[in-house]
Amino acid sequence: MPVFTGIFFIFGNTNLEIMSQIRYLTAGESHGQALVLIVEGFPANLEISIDEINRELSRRQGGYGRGGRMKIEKDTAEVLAGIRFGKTTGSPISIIVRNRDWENWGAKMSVTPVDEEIEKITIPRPGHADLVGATKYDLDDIRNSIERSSARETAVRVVAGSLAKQLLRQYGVKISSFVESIGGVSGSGDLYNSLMLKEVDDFASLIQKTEESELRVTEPDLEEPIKERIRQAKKDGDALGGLFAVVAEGLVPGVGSFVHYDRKLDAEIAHSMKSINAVKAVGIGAGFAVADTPGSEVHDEIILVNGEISRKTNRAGGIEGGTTNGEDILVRVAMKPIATLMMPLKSVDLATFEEIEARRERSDFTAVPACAVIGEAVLAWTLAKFYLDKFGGDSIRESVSNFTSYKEKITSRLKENFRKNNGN
Ligand code: EPS
Repeated sequence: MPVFTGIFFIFGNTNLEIMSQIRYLTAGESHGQALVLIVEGFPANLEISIDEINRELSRRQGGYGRGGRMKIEKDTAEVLAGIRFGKTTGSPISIIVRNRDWENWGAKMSVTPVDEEIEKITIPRPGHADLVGATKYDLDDIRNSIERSSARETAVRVVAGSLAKQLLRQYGVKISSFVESIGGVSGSGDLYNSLMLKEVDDFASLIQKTEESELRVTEPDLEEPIKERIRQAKKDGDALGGLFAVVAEGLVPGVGSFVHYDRKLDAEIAHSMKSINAVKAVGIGAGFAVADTPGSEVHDEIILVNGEISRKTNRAGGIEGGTTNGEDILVRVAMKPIATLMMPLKSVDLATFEEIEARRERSDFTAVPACAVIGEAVLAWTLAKFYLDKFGGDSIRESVSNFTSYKEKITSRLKENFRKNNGN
């Protein structure tokens, strides 16, 4: 039956994935010994600053409204492989971040069986991976799913993101973020809309303000009302989510593609943001607002600025047809409140199958500022992957040379092609 065989071949292989130049894996539990990162495919001879990685780790640890864990940890990157004399070698890079808290969890997280009785967790928290984890992985102790589903894993994703940021700098790309609101209280005014309208003159100084803010907001005057909202949530035994934006500047047009679903940059950005713990919605450019705005106020007019193609506005958020158009990438992300509530919701004890209050445990009251830093990291990784897929290179010199020759000819190629076609 050759016809059926052919059909099966086409439809039976929907999981085919493009082998990208770079990829990474992480391992590690929240209270295990360490978090482990393996990165593969980075070009050789790229200078890597470990101090910069550690600065990113400390940015992730910050934020008003975090719980006790961040007082225990001082996340630090330990390089095991792939970097020599401060530069990538082209070999896989392996980096670990140790969990200081592991010392308090030795028996509970022992790799080998222990004699002492370890309490099993049997009551799942609504909104966490507890119940689905126990169901899916056939567990008799929710601890096994808590450990890996914890946002602690994002520490090594920030390490991967820092490597990616250092690579992207070679192509002139810079990534930043700001928190728009927490628990519905605004902290950065109308900045996101102003960016879409290209009305922001000095974005760099606004971003500098986020580095000085415990909430990563751009309006210092708006900090206190948010802090008050967080204190109230704490008093109520509740938790808060929020909205943050991630921005990439300095892009060339033509990165990504519309030709196939897994080459679309916006699709991959949405996937990477959604892969961050507690993220529930991602918008690119105008995002959800495109649904009730007419086309004339959604699409960005094409104009000439000093003879170069540009856009009057940037509601597309820098991506059209799954491809960069050269404008800044604007991503807006919604994080839900942390699932551990001190005033718990209803749950069921899986040991007795009786209704009971969900489990309380140490947690954050809000982690939106940290999530924004993680958002930067995953956007950096996705862009690094797409840049390397376009410009390639086994060494950074080869990659940057490919990039430069592409960039220098963007306008001249367009003019040449179309003049020729028009007979001019
Ligand atoms: C986190 C570590 C965790 C939490 C938080 C993020 O530490 P612990 O569970 O020991 O208190 O603070 O994780 C969660 C809120 C969660 O639901 O998983 C970190 O390193 O970011």
